[in-house]
Amino acid sequence: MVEFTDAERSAIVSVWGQLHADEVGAHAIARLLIVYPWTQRYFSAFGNISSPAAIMGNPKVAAHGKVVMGALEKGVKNLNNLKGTYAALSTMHSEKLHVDPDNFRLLAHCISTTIAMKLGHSAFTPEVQEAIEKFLSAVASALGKQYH
Ligand code: HNI
Repeated sequence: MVEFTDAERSAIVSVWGQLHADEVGAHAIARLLIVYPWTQRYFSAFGNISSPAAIMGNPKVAAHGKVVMGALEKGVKNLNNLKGTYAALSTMHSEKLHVDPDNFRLLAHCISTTIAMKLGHSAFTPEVQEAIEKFLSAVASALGKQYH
């Protein structure tokens, strides 16, 4: 199980407190769909995602970003039990949504890129990046736990 140091915990909680989660979620999902276009196959119910502009302006993409960030906030509040926190979501992504778990890492990358842009050079220090990426990677791993 992933262990977080006190410094990592406080960096994760502090960064989360500085973010506008809706905005970060929407931008991160949009980036996922634009940077890794094969991920679009899971979102055929979202309507027009045929171009970067359509993706950026799609309200379902934005709404989904908010949902994902809400789920991540649960993780921020349960750093000691990410596996348990994401067990049901893992089962859902595996058995119902059939999402290839490699995609969790791609979204994690888009989220950390988006956070870096929001925080900027002086706040997104290497230490902050380390803590955020460790958290996102642990969430991605927890989301992959119910796959078999
Ligand atoms: Ni994901 C639905 C959380 C990564 C495809 N996803 C959800 C829901 C949550 C969620 C919460 C809503 C569940 C419900 O309705 O009960 N997803 C997360 C989290 C991550 C993640 C925390 C990673 C950080 N999901 C991904 C990835 C993909 C993905 C990487 C595909 C590339 N998720 C989906 C799809 C749905 C979904 C598709 C259903 C969307 C809808 O509205 O129909």
